[in-house]
Amino acid sequence: MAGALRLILGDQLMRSLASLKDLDAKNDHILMVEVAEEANYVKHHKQKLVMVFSAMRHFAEGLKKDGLPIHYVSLEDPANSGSFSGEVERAIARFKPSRIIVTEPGEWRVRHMMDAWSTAYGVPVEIRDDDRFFAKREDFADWAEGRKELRMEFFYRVMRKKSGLLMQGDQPEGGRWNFDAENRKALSAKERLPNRKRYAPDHITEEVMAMVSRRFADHPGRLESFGWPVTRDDACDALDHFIDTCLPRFGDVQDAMKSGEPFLFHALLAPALNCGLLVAHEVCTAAERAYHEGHAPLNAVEGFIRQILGWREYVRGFYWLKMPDYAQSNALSADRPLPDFYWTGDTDMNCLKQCVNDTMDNAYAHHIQRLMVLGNFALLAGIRPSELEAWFLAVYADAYEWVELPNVHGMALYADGGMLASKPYAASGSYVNRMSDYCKTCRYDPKTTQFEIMCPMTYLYWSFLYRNTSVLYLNNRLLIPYRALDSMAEERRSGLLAATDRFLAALESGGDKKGSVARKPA
Ligand code: FAD
Ligand code: DLZ
Ligand code: SF4
Repeated sequence: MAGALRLILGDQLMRSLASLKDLDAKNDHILMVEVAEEANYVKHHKQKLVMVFSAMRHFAEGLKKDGLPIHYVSLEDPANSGSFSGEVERAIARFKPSRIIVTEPGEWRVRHMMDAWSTAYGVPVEIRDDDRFFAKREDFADWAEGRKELRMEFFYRVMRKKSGLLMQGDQPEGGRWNFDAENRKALSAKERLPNRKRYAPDHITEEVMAMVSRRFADHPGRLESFGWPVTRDDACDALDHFIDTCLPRFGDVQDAMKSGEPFLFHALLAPALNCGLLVAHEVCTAAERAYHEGHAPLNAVEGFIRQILGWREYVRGFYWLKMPDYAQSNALSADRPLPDFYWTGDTDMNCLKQCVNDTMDNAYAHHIQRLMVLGNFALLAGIRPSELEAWFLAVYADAYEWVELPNVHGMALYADGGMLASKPYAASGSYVNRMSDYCKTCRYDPKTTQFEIMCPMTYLYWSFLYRNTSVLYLNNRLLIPYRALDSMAEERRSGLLAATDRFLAALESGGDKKGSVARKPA
């Protein structure tokens, strides 16, 4: 009897996956494929490639050990066609399945591809809901229906009630939905940082590392410090480690940044969550348990759960509701190319240098580095959204379009004109100076009024507001900065605009990729 062909993608590595639920081990075939198309549609960071391929190989090995009918196509198989569609076509020819079963992919691009398979190959294709999330796509669409604004905070409250997480009956634990006001502290120099657990490569990972070094030498990033979990066991261990050693301080200093300390108290769980080694529900309940056991305070636990139950669910619902048109908007007409230093870290702006270097070392930067340094600079400098989006999608081990795009296009760049965020997350050098130690060793000065050595983030910030007056002036949440701009002496305003012009011209000319226009004496 012809069974089903069950395709499992590289970010669906979970035994309880919808498309594995009613597996007929005697007649079905599970298909997993490493394909060049997925590795190259953006040039993924080497660590991301190792993470995905190694996790796929470990997952397939587990299926095989349990006697399940896994058919695994490696990237080095000479017959490999290089694409999902090509591999499905080859598997149909070989196994002659009665139908194809898949779990809905995370990216619209792949969903679009799958929608064509039934007609192209003459085999029925069943696309099942991805039930690894708290909310179905329809739940989000129902919530969004008829609303003028789709704000995460209100969706989050619905999700708290629905999930019962941190609830006392129908009231939020501690009497408030959100404890963020307590989570914006700078890091004191005396703060003891936890030693973060990393996972040494085993023989499978080492083999993948050699393959990636060989085949993807021109991809960004360094492999030396690879330490991501690539098995379910290690991912569960990483979750325990986070809850035990980091969660209690996660909230207080969630927004802080420190040179040479890329991880601080962050979870480092997004790569495992997004490829299926962990599910959101177990991560949130582990955090909630830590609160009830008195191990972690409410501001930390609520803040952490909000990131997953709130933001992560919200951006997924938002992505599917708005795609495919969403990626096309460019509300602030940003049209500058992405500077080379996003790849090299070769810039005199120390905050950017640090964040790019952390990214290239680890395929990771934490949220505030992504939003308030890497995103903020691109927003202020008017970098073309599509170029920054391709960069973010390539360089992070946790990046898949469903989560990357709303965060970059909507949150960091305001390219959707405020569909996702109520105001642009624009900040001057003062913010970076308050939340990090980056400015201490920077050639620029975040406090000075002298244009020659002034922090570029500062003059870019004021010029950004000035340049986008027609779009942003009436935004209530920008009342204070626009008031300050309105009352600024003309001489100072024109000085800031001129400094911006000089900086951007230097950046664009290519003569000085560093953007080193004005600098403090060395
Ligand atoms: P923590 O800071 O410890 O947070 C805990 C968990 O909350 C994360 O593991 C993640 O699952 C979830 N989370 C937190 N913030 C968000 C958010 N805004 N959206 C969705 N989930 C969130 N996250 C990705 O998973 N993939 C991306 O490609 C991605 N791109 C981003 C791009 C930009 C410009 C910004 C501002 C944020 C982006 N994020 C992305 C969100 C967030 O920065 C990362 O989830 C987080 O840094 C991952 O590290 P962590 O596991 O240590 O998270
Ligand atoms: C990210 C990625 C990479 C690099 N390679 C593969 C692959 O070879 N095979 C696979 O099944 N999945 C891969 N992935 C994850 C996919 O890109 C992801 O499943 C789609 O983007 C849909 O979310
Ligand atoms: Fe960044 Fe400005 Fe601080 Fe330098 S002075 S690290 S450019 S914010």
